[in-house]
Amino acid sequence: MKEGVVVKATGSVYTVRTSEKELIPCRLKGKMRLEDQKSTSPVVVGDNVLFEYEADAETGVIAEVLPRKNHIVRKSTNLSKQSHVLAANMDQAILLATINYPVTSTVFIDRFLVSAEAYSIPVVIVFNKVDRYKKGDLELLSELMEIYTKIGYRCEAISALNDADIEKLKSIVKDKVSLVAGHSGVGKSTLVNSLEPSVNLKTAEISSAHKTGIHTTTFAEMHPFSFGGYIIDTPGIRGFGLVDTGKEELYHYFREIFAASEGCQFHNCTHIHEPDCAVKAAVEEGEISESRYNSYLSIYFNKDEKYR
Ligand SMILES: Nc1nc2c(ncn2[C@@H]2O[C@H](COP(=O)(O)OP(=O)(O)OP(=O)(O)O)[C@@H](O)[C@H]2O)c(=O)[nH]1
Ligand SMILES: [Mg+2]
Ligand SMILES: [Zn+2]
Repeated sequence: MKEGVVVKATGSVYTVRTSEKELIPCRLKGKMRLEDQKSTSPVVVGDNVLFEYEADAETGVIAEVLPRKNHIVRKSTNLSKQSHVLAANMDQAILLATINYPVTSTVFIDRFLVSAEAYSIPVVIVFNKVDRYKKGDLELLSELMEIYTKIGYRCEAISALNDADIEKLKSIVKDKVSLVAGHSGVGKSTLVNSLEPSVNLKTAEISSAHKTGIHTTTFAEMHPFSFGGYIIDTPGIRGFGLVDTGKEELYHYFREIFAASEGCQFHNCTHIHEPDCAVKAAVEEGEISESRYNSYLSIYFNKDEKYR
């Protein structure tokens, strides 16, 4: 058995990179033990796997997926209970967001932060396309950067087309495995191309009618950097799934809400209707931003579907 990392997964073929940097197209062993039957994606980009070479010595069969240290789940588009894992085993995630062209909502950002917080995956929020922003967009940009910086998230505002901005991002992604996630059309593949031009990924203009992306990237793929490290480009998504925890625990993944909850009168306070709630007090005093608290409520009551 040989060990490798899945760098591309199309559903039938899994490309596995070996420690000798060989790329071996693999299939899954017929009766592979699937630990998580609820997942539609038993093997994903970033997975460490054990495989055996076929007789031709050029292709392989994946026999086992080694335990994941973390993963990010994409929200189901249907009502089934199945989860779709985007990628696994990352050192950090870059949430690529755009104030405009297309619009990224704060509840989308917060849902991603909740998912990442559950596994303690460090997140850098990168706002892209600043070269296109008008006055109102720039005002909203600085408001959001202030909110997230205050909570403790690193924020950057860039244009993927600007060399100086790309140099700054190189220092963030060097020698790490980074996942890039965000809505379709925010510039994920463009950013990867700017960081590593030889990759030459397909990109496309957003639709002029709907101001949304057109889902150009269809499979997640991990690319090596010539300067050290790897980046996982992912297809644009509408929303992120949450870990399998109860609603009662949701506020644990909103850092500043969790910190404020120390002062609540009831230890099982939901921070919605209880008296003497330190979280609600902090929102009223402006210590916790209303947009973050609204995201908490939206996700708690599962009302953020409309933001899709
Ligand atoms: N003005 C400007 N355009 C950008 C920037 N970054 C990306 N774009 C453009 O935005 C469009 C979408 O970029 P993509 O890289 O295809 O977006 P994506 O996030 O990979 O989209 P999906 O693969 O559909 O998820 C392309 O026309 C890019 O040229 C930027 O910083 N400024
Ligand atoms: Mg893309
Ligand atoms: Zn409370």
